[in-house]
Amino acid sequence: DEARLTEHFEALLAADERVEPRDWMPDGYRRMLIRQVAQHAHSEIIGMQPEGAWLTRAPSLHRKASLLAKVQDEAGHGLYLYSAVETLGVTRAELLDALHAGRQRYAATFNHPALTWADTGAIAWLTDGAAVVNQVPLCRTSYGPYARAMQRVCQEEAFHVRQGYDVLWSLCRGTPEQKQMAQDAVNRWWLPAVALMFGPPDTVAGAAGDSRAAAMGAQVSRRSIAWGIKRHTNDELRQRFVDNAVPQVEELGLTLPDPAIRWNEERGHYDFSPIDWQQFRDVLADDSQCARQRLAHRVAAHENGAWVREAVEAYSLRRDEELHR
Ligand code: FAQ
Repeated sequence: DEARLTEHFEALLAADERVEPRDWMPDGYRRMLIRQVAQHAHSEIIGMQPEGAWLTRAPSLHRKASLLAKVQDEAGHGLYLYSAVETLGVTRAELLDALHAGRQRYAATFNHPALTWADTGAIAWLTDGAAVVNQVPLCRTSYGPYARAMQRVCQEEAFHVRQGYDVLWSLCRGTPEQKQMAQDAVNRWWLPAVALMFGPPDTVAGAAGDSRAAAMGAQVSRRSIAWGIKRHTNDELRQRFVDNAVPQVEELGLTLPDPAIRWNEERGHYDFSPIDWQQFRDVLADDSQCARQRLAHRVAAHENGAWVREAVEAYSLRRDEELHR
């Protein structure tokens, strides 16, 4: 009965053991996981687009090869994550339908264009850098299939960060124009990374005066932490990301576009400007040209791939028939 099942589930969490697909789980837990892991999977595959746009214009064979591998890695992450969501009782076709119809979200970070080659460096350094900070704790998330997918994803993301940093490093040691191009890309990708990759603020102080929104965010976070899905609040992870980024940007000889960034001896962290929640909400409601293009491109790729899915299905039917003959 339900009380015994709940007790078993709570005992798994208390012992910091993983919940597996065969285990009973509360409906709310399942729904929260489906929402987060699906949004994560969608972000990985939509996130291929900004950098993917530079594949045909990479400045050298070496840069092209590494960018191609990076973008393909993101497709792979999407696949691990869709498989993880499928263990919760939703099919991949249903998930893709939900993405294409706008019923499930992806990280709004990717609704920004990659304007120059330097953007490929800034995206990989900053958004993959944010992804690593957000996702390393998810290697210990309570749901087994998600935790296991995250281990591999994090190893690959950490490599992407270095690849992006290397693109920026070279530009910073090139001509003044190249260095300016790197600075411009960092200026444009900083806020999408610091605001959007970590989700809404979860403390009233971080919410730029919008305490109701912060209270709601905090409630989602508390529930998620109680279930062992998230291990830290959005704001703790955001702080960790800023603390990592500042010394790295100094090493590049660039700056971050936030005049409030300075070391706070007392806190032992870098201060930075509070995230403007209103601006964040505007971006989430975003119906920009770029957002429409991202989705249209995804839907077209899916439709153009229909023949592959049909061929795979026909082949497996044929094999089944042959096996049972
Ligand atoms: N964009 O429920 P909360 C990657 C929505 S990995 C759009 O308080 P939470 C690698 C949220 O869904 C990127 N919507 O948010 C890569 C909810 O709406 P709903 C993804 C957002 O769960 C790099 C509403 O706002 N990473 O990209 C966003 O505390 C380069 C209220 O929010 C993950 O998914 C947003 N940014 O925080 C690939 C990691 N934020 O669903 C290619 C796992 C929030 O009720 C190239 N996910 N919303 O309609 C998480 O850790 C969390 O889900 C957060 C969101 C932190 C992303």
